[in-house]
Amino acid sequence: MAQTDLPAAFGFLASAHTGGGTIPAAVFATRGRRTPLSERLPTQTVDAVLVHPDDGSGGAHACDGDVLVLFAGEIYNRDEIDDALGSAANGANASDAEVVSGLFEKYGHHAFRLINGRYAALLVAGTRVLAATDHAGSVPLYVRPEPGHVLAATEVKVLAEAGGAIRGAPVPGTRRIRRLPGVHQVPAGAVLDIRVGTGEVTVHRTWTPPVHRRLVTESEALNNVRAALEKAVIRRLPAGRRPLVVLSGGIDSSAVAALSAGAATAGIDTLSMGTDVSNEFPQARVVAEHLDSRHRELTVGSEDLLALLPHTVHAAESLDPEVIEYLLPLTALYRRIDGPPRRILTGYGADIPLGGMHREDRLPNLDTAVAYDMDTFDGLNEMSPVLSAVAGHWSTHPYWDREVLELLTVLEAGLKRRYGRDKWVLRAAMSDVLPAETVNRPKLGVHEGSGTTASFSLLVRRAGVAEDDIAAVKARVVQQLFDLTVIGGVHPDDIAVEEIIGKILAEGRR
Ligand code: IOT
Ligand code: MG
Repeated sequence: MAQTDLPAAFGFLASAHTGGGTIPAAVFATRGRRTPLSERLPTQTVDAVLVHPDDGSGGAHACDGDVLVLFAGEIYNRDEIDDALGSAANGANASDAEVVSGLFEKYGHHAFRLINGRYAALLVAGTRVLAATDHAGSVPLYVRPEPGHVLAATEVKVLAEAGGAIRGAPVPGTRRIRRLPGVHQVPAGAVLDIRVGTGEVTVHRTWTPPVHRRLVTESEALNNVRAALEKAVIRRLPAGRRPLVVLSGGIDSSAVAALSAGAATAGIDTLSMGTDVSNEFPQARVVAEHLDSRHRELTVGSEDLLALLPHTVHAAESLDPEVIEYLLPLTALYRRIDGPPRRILTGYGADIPLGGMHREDRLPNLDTAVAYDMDTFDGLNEMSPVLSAVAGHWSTHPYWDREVLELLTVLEAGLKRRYGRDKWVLRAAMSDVLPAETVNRPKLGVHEGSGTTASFSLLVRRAGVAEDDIAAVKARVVQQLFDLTVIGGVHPDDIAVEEIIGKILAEGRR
C-alpha cells in the first residue's frame, strides 16, 4: 500500500504528569508547524507539542478518553495490521495513531512487536507511559522519567531545554545522554514502560538483530532480496506523486531508484550531490539516463560543506565522528532541496547487514563485521528523519525496512561476498534493471565520494594537528558541537568550526 505523501507528524514533545508538570519550549531542529495539545485522562494529564507538515497533525494523535497515543512517522505494514484488527479501528481509514491505539487495546505493549515502521510513539494509559521506537530506532526518542512527571521528545535538545533534571536511578538497558542527567534514549526496537507515579521503568525489547545465518541457494537468495526490497520501496512511495531518490550511482541507491522507477507511475526524480573536491556525477548520470529520471546535480563548495558540521550534529544529535562524516554531505544535500516538502528515498544502511563498508575477503571477518555493526548501530542516529526534516522533507530508508533488514542480515556471508564482489547478492538481484557498469561498480562511501573525510582532515591538519591526532581531534570537535548545539542551545549558524578546533588545541597545550 502506498503511503499518503508525508507522515502526519515528524516529531513530538510530551509531558505526562499526575500533579503539576511544566513543558519545555519546542526547540526542535525539525522544521514544521507546531501544534500544542492537552488531554486530561483519568489519572494523568498530558501536554504535548506535535511538529508536523503543514497539512495538519490530526493523524498523529488519538485519544479515546482512557488511552492517548502520539505518533511521529509512519507504518509500512498497515495492510497486515488492518487485517489483524478487522473492523476494530475503522480499517483502512484509521490514522496510524488510531491503529496503534487499536493494537494496544488488543495486544497491550506487545503491539509494538507487530509494527514494521519508521516511528517514535508515546502511549499514555492508566498510570503508565509507554515510549516506543521502531526496530531500528530510526526516529530517535528520549525520555526523562521522574516521580509524577515524565517528559519525552523525539529530539534530545528539547529535554536539555527543560533544565533542572535530577539524576535518578539508572535504567538498565537504556543509554544515558551526555551532560543530561536523568535523560535516557529509548533503545532501538524497545518499549519503555514507565510508571508515572514512581518514575520506575521496565524495558521490553520488541526487536533484536538476528544472530543466526541461513544457507540458501543463490537463486532463492536473489529472488527473496529482490522481492523484499521491491515491496519495501513500493510501501514508501508517495501516492500518485514523484518520489525523490538521493542517488550516488552506487548499487544501493541505484537499486532503490530502479525499483522506484518501476513502480512510480508519475516517474521519479533523482538528485546527486558533489563538492568542488570530488563527485560521483558521471556514475549517477549513467543510472539517471538508464531510468529516464528527472535528474539534478548539486555542487557544494567544501568550505560551505564544512560550515554545516554544526548543523549536522544539531540535527543528528550523534557523537560519532564517522557517522557525522557520512551525514554531513547528506545534510548539505537535504538543505538545498527547495520547493514543497518531498518524500525522499535513500540507499542508506545497505552496507550494514551486507558488510559493504568492510573491504574484506575472508568470510569469518566479514560476518564478524556484520555482527558488530548490527550490534552497535543503536544510538548513532544515522537514520534520523531530522536530517531532512530541518528542510521540511521526509526521508525513508528501504534497506532498513524490518523485513529487508532481517532478510539481508541472516544471509550467510558467502552470499554477501561472492565471486570477488562485495554485496554480491544485491548486485545480482538487480542486474536486469541496471546498467552492467553500475552493477559491477565497487563501493565508494558518501564521505569518500564527496571528499568530506578529506576536507575535514585538511581543516584539522591546517590548524596544526599532527597526522596521528586527526581522528582524536575530529572526535573532540563533534563532542564540542554536541555540547554547544544540542545541550547548550547555541544556534549552529553561530558556530565557526575553526574556532572550535583552535580552542581544542589550546586546551590540549594547557
Ligand atoms: P553511502 O552508502 O555511500 O551512502 C548512503 C546513501 O546516501 C546512498 O545510498 C544514497 O542514497 C545517498 N548518497 C550517497 N552519496 C550521495 C551523493 N553523492 N549524492 C546523492 N546521494 C548520495 C555510509 C556510507 O558509506 O554511505 N553509510 C553506510 C553505513 C554506515 C555505517 N554505520 C554503521 N556501522 N552503523 C550505509 O550502510 O549506508
Ligand atoms: Mg551505500
